[in-house]
Amino acid sequence: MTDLSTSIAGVRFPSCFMNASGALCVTRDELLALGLSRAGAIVTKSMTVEPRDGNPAPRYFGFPSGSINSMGLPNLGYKAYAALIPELKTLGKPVIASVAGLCEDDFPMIAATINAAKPDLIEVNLSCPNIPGKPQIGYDAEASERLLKRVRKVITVPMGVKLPPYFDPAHHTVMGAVIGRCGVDFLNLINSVGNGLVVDPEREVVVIKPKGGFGGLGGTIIKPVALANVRAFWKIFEGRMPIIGTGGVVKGVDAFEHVLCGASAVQIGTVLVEEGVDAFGRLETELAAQLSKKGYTRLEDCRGKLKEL
Ligand code: YRO
Repeated sequence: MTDLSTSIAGVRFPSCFMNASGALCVTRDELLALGLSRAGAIVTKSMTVEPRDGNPAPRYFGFPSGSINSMGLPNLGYKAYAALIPELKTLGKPVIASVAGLCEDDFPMIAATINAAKPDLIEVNLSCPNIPGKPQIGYDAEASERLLKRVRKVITVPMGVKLPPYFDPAHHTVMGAVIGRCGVDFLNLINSVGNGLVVDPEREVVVIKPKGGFGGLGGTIIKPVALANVRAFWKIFEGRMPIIGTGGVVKGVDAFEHVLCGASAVQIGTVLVEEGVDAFGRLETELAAQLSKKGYTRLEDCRGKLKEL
């Protein structure tokens, strides 16, 4: 009845719901579990040159309206993900490899090796350290442009960019222009809202150990920020840039809101960590009910069709 399949940059996804990079996607077992679940794709954890254990625990904390994390990029290293991609591709859904790096120069080599393993798409995570004392790459338009032009040269599959949230239209405009010059095939909006601080007033203490308790916020509390970024880039690219909406999708109606703002697919982070892979089937049921209630039979019928007053 209701069709929740979608396509991004010419790649077909059996469902519009998939994991956000970082959520249950570090190990082979986790990635295989995503493959066996109702998820519409398998997205890997952002990978670095060397394998990493990440930061000391507790490094993730979920609370009723969201989550905070400072995982510190725990991952198997790019060679292990390159070796896993052929196996993941047998599971009947697209594989999205998330490429990161601890500095700008790490990205091209990782991207070239991962590209050779032929994931269906590659997502470049711009929320990565630049030179100490400078903001993350995604908050430095010149560094973003330099990096995206370098990785674009070695990537032959569709290349997407995972962006941090922007809070000023001038930043949307500048980054939209950068993206328009770099051969980007899709956007993933947004990464966690950086450097929040969650306090436990009873114990008078922070809730995660790294960085004095500071970390990236996710879940329900960031949904309006995510929707604003999806809508802003949808408008900049006049609906012609495929967008994956990420941030605050907990119920089917949250995904519907992302689609109205212009998303072609949505990713789940916090709710996947909290609920496990059963979240995918529940979200499909809820979004299908929402669409049919509104008289829509497919996502394209309402994508980007948010009304203004
Ligand atoms: O801590 C992480 O591994 C992490 N958490 C997020 O919410 N988003 C990310 O992109 C990452 C990896 C990148 C970084 C924050 C460690 C620089």
